[in-house]
Amino acid sequence: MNIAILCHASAGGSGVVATELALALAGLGHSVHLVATERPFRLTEERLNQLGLSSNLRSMGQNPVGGLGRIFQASKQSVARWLGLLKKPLRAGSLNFHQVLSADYPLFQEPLTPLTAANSIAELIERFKIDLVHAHYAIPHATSAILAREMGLEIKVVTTLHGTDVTLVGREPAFAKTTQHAVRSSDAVTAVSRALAEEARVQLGVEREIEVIYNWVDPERFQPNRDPAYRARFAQPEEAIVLHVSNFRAVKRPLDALRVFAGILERMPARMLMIGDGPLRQECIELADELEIAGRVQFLESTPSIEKFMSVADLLLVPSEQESFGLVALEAMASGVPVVASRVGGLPELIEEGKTGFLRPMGDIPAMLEASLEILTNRARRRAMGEAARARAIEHFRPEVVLPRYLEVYERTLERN
Ligand code: GMT
Repeated sequence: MNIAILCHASAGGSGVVATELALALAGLGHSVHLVATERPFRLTEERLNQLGLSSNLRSMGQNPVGGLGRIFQASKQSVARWLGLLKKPLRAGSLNFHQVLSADYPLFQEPLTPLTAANSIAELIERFKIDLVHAHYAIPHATSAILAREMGLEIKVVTTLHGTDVTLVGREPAFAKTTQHAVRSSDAVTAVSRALAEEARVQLGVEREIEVIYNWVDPERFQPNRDPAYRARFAQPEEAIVLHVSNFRAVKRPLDALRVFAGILERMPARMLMIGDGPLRQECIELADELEIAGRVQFLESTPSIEKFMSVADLLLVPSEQESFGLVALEAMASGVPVVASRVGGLPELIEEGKTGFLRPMGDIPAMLEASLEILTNRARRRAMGEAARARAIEHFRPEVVLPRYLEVYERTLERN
């Protein structure tokens, strides 16, 4: 297949899913064109090395002007990594990156990226004989892909709903009609959890089939690191390591994570890593001061190599107000880390209560604190929950389980007239 994947480049689960999908599809022998305003956050030299793919990424720079560059040509050897997924004989695939540029014309005060993205997609379709465009996020990406299709081009549009594209509509009526149209007019629609699929039907008032395809995780990349010397870089042996990773938007409730951690500190020695950038970061730094825990909390910038921190953590806190799936929780689970999270959105489809983590009402800090202490104060329990978390991630959410679901959707959609 010749597939174009349109996604957000910034740090966030949807861009991660789109990037990993693009890598895997190219590894499986497809010709993949990744389209975004910048090179997606997790598409790094390091990731390509992990997959055994040599690339010309470095020479492309961060923003290849004009936007066309081949990232790699997958060899038969690299394809072998995904061999479990292959039904057809091996052939080499490729991954290309195309940067969508915004129109820089004085008349327009806004960047008009949805229109330039539609234009880029239309050009790609003609140039590379694209069969299918996979838009990650209904707005603006599905809208851009549908506009390209409206130009009379023979493509199918598959849209994956990731969360805020649907939940935002409840709060932001300005997007309602556009999102509804994007979902109705896509040739196929997927959502990353049952909860999100249901919410899409209710919020958008659409009846159509929405296939649930969960996020996935590479368990070779995300795994526990039991080396005491490595752990010692982060904490003393008797200190627990608590992690919060997010984009520090209000929906993530990072202040709750800090408050839970302050409670943990009253009971045991611990350190917290707050990883990510976003609007509430400064407020979090101020709250850590106010709670007099600043010396125990380290704020780190968002990093594409998050596995390095997850591999030594004892607990991940996900106190989100809304979480359609919770990719960060899955990555922690694969790393052998139990999760304490809000009982919202798709998180109950991922976390098994009392087995791989705990789910508590959103905003209930005492309940989250009690659940955290139950994990951290009992070494054997923490270890058992971490092992169960990793086992669950591998059994249900490894690439070999999830990726074929996307391939099935593509094949079915292409067969349909
Ligand atoms: O969580 C974010 O703020 C980032 C957001 C995104 O759009 O990149 O993540 C959403 O998509 C992820 C991948 O499907 C999901 O795992 C996240 O749960 C979802 N975030 C929310 O629903 C808030």
